[in-house]
Amino acid sequence: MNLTLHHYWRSSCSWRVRWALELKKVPYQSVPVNILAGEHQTGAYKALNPSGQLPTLVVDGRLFSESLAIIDWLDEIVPEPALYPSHALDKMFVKQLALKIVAGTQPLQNPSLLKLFSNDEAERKKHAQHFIGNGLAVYESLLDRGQPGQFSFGDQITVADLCLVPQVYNALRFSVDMSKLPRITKIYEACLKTSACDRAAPHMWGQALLPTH
Ligand SMILES: N[C@@H](CCC(=O)N[C@@H](CS)C(=O)NCC(=O)O)C(=O)O
Repeated sequence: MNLTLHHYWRSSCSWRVRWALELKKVPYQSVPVNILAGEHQTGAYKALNPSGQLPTLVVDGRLFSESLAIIDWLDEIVPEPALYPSHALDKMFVKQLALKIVAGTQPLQNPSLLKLFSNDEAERKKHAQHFIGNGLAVYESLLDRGQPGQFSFGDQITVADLCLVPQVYNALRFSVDMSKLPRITKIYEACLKTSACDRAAPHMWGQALLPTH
């Protein structure tokens, strides 16, 4: 099987997929697409991914987007380490957390959406802080309904962590107040200490160091 990932080093959705590929030890070719230079909006890139967003995965010539769909496929073809708990209710819980980020937070802070709110950088930052802060506050409170442990669901790295950690990275970039998010902060730190997460992280693919808080 031949895999090529079109991704951007700082894109949170790209980090999710890179991390899953690392965990599953699936080799892939990397094609960087520079969002800052607008490469994702070119006709050539949109021919790969009509949404003009990152990432896109090419599997034996077939084109796929949507990070969660890609991660779920990887989890199916390489079952270990499993990215969901085995019990169906626990699985729903983890998917709920992941979707809170994938559908309920990240799209609301995407640069293409922020531009519609305002041309002013400071205003855009305020919007991003609002939506990320709200999304993470909900995630933090949902954690109480799960299983205690070092990650979002006990001690198993799940899809929820793959979505949460890159979102926290964005939160720190936008200077979101993390003081009321102690469990999320601990999960972020614990995940960054794992080698698969680190190898997939922006600092391995771009220039900037991970932000601290
Ligand atoms: N739901 C999509 C979202 C993809 C997405 O929003 N990607 C961002 C980077 S994390 C992007 O390409 N943003 C550039 C833009 O929207 O102009 C996924 O999970 O893959």
